[in-house]
Amino acid sequence: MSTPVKVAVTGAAGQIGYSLLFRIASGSLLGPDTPVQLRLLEITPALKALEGVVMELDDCAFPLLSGVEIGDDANVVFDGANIALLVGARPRSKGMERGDLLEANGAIFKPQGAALNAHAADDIKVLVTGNPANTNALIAKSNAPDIPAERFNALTRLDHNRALAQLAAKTGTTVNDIRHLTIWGNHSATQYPDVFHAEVNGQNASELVDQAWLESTFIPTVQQRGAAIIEARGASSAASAANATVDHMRDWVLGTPEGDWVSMSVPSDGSYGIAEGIITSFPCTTSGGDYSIVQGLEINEFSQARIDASVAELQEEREAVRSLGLV
Ligand code: NAX
Repeated sequence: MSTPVKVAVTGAAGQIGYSLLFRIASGSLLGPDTPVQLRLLEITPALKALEGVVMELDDCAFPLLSGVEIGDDANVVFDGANIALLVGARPRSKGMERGDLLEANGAIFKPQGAALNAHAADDIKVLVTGNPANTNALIAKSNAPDIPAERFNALTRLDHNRALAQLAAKTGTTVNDIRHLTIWGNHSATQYPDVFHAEVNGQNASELVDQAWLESTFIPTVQQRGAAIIEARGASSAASAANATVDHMRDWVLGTPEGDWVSMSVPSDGSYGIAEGIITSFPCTTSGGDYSIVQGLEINEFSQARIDASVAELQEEREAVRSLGLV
């Protein structure tokens, strides 16, 4: 067997961590031939709970799990990491202003970016799941000047998967029948799930559904799905978020299927006229560990207005973290 890949996970004792770690250790992330070492970061008060999770990992006797290191110091935990899944973040508490939320998360993602810069392996790939994911990724990226910017991604794959499920249900098909769906923009209620290039069994999706369904059902359902799950479950989505985190990183490392693309929040290179540098969702293909933004899609007026709105929100978030000295 090959040398274990070092996978760092933050917020490892949290809800998402409780699903994510077992998926990684079982081989869902890197396949059945790649051993992994887990390197788990938590805040000091959560280390005891994390020890319990590690006991359960031990008790699974996963053949691919070569070891587990835990700690509360990012400089130690990120040492030699090839993959970093940044899940731990500061949630918005009641009455918290957006500026306070960004500042509180800056206090997490700024030092974590610096620790990755100083200690991670040269091939490090970073995926931010913790919200506000896109701007947290921007903060981490900005504080890791020696790591190529394109190695910092944020998670919009859960939104992509949610949109696939909604479109499949509406068209009486399965997610396997759908290609070329895209989430554009921010992982927030402004995100834009775009079916205008999507195909359902080879037929353009926008010809199979009417505009009224798109506008009043599909788009708001995908945008508000996180809130609907909190309402129903009494807790935010965790297993599906862990699954999407695995999907995103697995595809980034191992490649997207031939003839399809996925949605990934990546630093904008100016494609589709989107402000350079913000981390926003695009249609992407991946191969050999690198991704490319799908080029040349025609964007209609309806889509453009929605992409612009979500990108504007990300630009505002960037301005806010700039004024706080976080990027
Ligand atoms: P939990 O509150 O269950 O777990 C978060 C964990 O992070 C806690 O154990 C906490 O101790 C830890 N943590 C806090 N600060 C830390 C730090 N500086 N270093 C290391 N660990 C730290 O939240 P959970 O439900 O697991 O969600 C985690 C994050 O994912 C949240 O920010 C959440 O909003 C976000 N989500 C993102 C999604 C996405 O699609 N991008 C969807 C699901 C989820 O809402």
